[in-house]
Amino acid sequence: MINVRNPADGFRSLRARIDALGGPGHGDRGEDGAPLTVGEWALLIDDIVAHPEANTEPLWNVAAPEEDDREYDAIFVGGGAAGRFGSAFLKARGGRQLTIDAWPFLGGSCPHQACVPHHLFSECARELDLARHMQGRLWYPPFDDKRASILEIVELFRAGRGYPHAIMNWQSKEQLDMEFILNARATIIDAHTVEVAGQRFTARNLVLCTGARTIFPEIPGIGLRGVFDFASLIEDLDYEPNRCVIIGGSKVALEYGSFFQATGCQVTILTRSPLMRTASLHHIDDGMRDYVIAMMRDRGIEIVEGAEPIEVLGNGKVSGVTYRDADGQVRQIDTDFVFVGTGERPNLDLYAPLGLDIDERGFVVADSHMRTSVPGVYATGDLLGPPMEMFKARKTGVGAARNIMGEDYEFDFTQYPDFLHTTYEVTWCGLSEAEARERHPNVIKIQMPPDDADPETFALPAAEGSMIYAFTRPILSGWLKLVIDADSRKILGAHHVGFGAKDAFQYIDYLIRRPEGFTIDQMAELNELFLNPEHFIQLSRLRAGQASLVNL
Ligand code: KPC
Repeated sequence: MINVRNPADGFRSLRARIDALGGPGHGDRGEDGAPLTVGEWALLIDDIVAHPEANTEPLWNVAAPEEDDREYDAIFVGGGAAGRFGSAFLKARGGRQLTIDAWPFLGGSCPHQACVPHHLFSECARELDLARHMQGRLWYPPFDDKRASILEIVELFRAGRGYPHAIMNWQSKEQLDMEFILNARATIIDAHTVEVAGQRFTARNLVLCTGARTIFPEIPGIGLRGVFDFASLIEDLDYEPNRCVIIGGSKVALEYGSFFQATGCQVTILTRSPLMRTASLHHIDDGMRDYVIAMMRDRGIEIVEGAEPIEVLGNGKVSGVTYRDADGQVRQIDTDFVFVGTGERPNLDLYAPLGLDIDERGFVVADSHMRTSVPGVYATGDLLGPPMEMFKARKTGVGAARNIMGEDYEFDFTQYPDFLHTTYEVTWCGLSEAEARERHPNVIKIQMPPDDADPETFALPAAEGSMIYAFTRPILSGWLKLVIDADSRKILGAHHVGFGAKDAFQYIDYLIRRPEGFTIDQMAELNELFLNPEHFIQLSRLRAGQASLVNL
């Protein structure tokens, strides 16, 4: 065991080990007797991640009995977003928690394989898209497809992820005062007992926070070298892909497909359901979808809807994919890189001793208090099924903690703002126009470009991030829609494709879902920070004078 809690106990040798790992430029070193710095954590975590076989000792941060001899209120199994936020909140409420994770860091898949690399890749996609579009104009040099390497960008992330990991450990220990055991697998004994690193811990409650993983389609060849998902892409990519076939039509498929295409690697997406029409995405506006898909195709992505993958071909390594198209024809694409974006499911083997109720899709059944069918056991995040989003992971973790600490806290995560990336940022909340028309007799919209405009010449919306597109090829500058009930004047939905509007949507979603709603008149009273990416404030103001609202 490596005791990272008590600087007096074994810390000198830990520091010596870290010193031996790090050359210059790895951040501040702590004084003897002081807690690990972020730079020191990064060195330690990177070493363990790079050499797991040689680093099997758990990282132990557990209060000694003389420090705290209380019973644990909860053991959080998994220290990702749900486990970390739940633990921090429970601790803040005066409770005692223990958080266990198999990885040597807290924060889970987000900083290791999921959200953080996804955002790095999406930013690269956006930069590359502009560079390619503008090549040979202004200061942009000719664009050489070969210069954008997927492998180099993945390696950039892999080399840098130690710092986000380190911040999670440092913040959780030094600022949030959490107790944790990392780099160790938990074994569930019963609803109050967990074994870790050969030691048993008991608690009033268990909070299950172990997330989900990609379900690979069961087709021949799916295990070949050259087949990846978002996690194995980070861990295992060791060559430069030249051609990409994506199996599946999830958000991940759109996001990673757009990134690969932007690097210059030709992408084909094979999807059963039409893109952005999958059950896990709700309130997708038809106009927004049409623009997103048209812009992906404009960038050269091939999208095959109604496709049924048959086999991944190859002899040791991927060489192609066969699929049945919507007309029943078997087709083949030669490729050296297959990426699976078919969705995720939890692995529940760990919880077999508990006898939890599981639904027909394979997710844990829990009520709005995050209580499972087993008293004292709570489930969170991706274990509960879609949406597999950060807000839900963190808030279900916190929700479990609140209930454990005596509150009566319910969380309904069925309505929420949503987003995805292509080379654009795509954001939406509330109702689509079609949904609004089903529920309200008198719906109007504010839309840019309007339906009757020629989008190739209509240079709105435009704001930071899309100005160069607006002045070089207007259709590339984005798309927006605000859906309004003309009778009550309440805003029912907002939809945006562009850059920089994601933050606003968190607040718009909150405002329009209040019982009193949020009207076009109230929107018109806000003070815009012009050029505001979503344009909604000034566009609402142009119409708010009307007694009977009409489209803009
Ligand atoms: C960018 C970043 O916040 C690091 S990953 C977040 C993990 S956690 O705070 O546990 O949700």
